[in-house]
Amino acid sequence: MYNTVFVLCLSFLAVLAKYEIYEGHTLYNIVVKDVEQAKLVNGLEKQIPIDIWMYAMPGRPGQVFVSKETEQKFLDVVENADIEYSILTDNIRESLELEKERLAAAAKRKSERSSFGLDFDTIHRYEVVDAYLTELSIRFPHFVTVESAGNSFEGRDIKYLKISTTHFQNNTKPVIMLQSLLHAREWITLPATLYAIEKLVIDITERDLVDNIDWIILPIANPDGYEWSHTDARFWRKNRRNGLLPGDSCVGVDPNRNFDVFWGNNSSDDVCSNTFHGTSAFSEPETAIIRDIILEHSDRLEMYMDIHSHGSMILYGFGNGELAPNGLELHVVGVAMAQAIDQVKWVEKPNYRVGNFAAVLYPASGFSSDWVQIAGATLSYTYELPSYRGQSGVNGFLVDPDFIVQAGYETWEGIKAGVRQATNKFYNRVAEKEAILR
Ligand code: 0X9
Ligand code: ZN
Repeated sequence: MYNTVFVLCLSFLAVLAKYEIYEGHTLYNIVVKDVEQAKLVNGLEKQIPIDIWMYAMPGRPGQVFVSKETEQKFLDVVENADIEYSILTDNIRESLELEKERLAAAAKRKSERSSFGLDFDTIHRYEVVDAYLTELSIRFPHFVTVESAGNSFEGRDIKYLKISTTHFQNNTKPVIMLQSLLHAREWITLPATLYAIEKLVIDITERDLVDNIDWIILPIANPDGYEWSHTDARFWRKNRRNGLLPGDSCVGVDPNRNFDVFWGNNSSDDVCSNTFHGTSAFSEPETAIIRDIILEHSDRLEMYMDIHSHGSMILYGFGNGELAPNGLELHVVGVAMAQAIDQVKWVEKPNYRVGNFAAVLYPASGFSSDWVQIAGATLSYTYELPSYRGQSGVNGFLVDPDFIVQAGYETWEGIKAGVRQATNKFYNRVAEKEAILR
């Protein structure tokens, strides 16, 4: 009895702490007039510990989350440069509590599934997803395999699925990789990979996608950060690397600045920054794991999609503004994916924007999709899924349960459009090669 009370008290305190760390934080809306202003405000993340939720661009406002301690410094810069700003919320706690309540209510309400699988009423935790991947491989051994790719910094097993009717033995098929949750707080990206798994394994409606492609699906690329965002800090972005500097209280490397592509050119070397690039390229187990998966399949890797949030965008490399040799093709396929999503999206949502990362968002270095572009995938993209306010108060990373299944469904429409083009291209190339040999 006393034990139960003790545990209840502890969990109550944990919930309090989880929200208290954001006490006094303010989310600002930033409107920039020109590229100079954008550079100034976006570049600030390398100098002071602000958390940019959305990079500002002329014509598109940015969002910056600022703690009480940093607020004055931040406002001084913004005001001196005559940059327009307003407060989106200074009561993030209310939005956090609303998210928690609505997700909990949706989880309770959930109808029993008629078939095996994870439901799309809620955001599933690491352990649930981990067990699910294993269960899928047991139930569907003829075409689903689960692989343990290695351990995260804190020792969590990073699992991915291989879906293949020929067990990855037929070298004339393209390999396509999908990944989510490289950034911990981007919860809405998990239903996108879970939906793809659902449509490729449990509820198959388009057989060609299963027969003609070897799939690699990695739903939780950064499990330590992801769990931390559930238990301790909802807006955690990085992994949970610690002990880099003796006595340093700052934790975490941004995995999406840690890939070996222009590494360190345009990211932070401050361990306390949200875009800290780590001590060297691939210093983190989570990024080295992705590298090794890619290298194993680079000879027939046709497409890679790293799913992030938020902002309704499909982005391609490179982060410094240079284009890959197939830049035009990257754009054309990107537009096809965006149009497929736009056709089924909710009307109140913005259309997807497609383009080079530096042109659409802001230049930076060390991205996974940039590295994979160089390492072999002809078509490598970063998706930024939409944010959805619903009744959760603030647009950004907070999830409204009403949007979960829609996020899965509409993103799948985009992925399919891209994958079909990628697969056609791949098979045309194979046919051309055969014709030359004949
Ligand atoms: O900044 C990032 O890491 C990504 N945005 S996020 O808000 N999810 O953090 C964008 C990465 C884009 N990368 C490429 N297009 N290469
Ligand atoms: Zn991200």
